[in-house]
Amino acid sequence: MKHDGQEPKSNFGNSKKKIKAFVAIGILAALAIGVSLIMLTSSSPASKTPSGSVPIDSMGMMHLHTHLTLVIDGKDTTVPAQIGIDSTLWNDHSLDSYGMTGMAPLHTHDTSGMIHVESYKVKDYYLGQLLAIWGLNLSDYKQVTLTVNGQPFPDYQNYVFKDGDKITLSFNTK
Ligand SMILES: [Cu+2]
Repeated sequence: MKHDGQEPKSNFGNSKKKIKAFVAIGILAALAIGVSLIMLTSSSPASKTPSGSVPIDSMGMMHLHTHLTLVIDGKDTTVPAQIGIDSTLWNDHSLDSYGMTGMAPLHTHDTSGMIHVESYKVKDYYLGQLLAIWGLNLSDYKQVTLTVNGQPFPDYQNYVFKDGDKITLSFNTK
């Protein structure tokens, strides 16, 4: 027991060095935690997404673009502007709560064929949902086909929009 009591004394000469060492270690640890926090924060948008490949914009919204080419009766046909924005091209409202005020989460701005997916929630969006919003019912038409990046896609309604995809929807009215 006496021996234990003497130990602090014998170490006393080193204690300032020890304190300095502890302070140095503490600063290093704080830096390490800080750096890892910054890395975690900057990588968090990607880690929120299920697949890791869904783009998130600066407002925290899922935001991706797919290009649609529309071919009717063998002719390239203009995709309307303002799908999901103009009331005549905004027929189905079941997804509205996922989009910004004044537009469905699936919409077009111009006639370039660019489909915008802009959603508060990360989820799959289908071509069938865009057609419902648009008010384009293809069940009356013949030979409805879809290609995705040049490859045939058998079930056009169930195509899930992906950033950068180029899709071509073709059908015949007679
Ligand atoms: Cu957009």
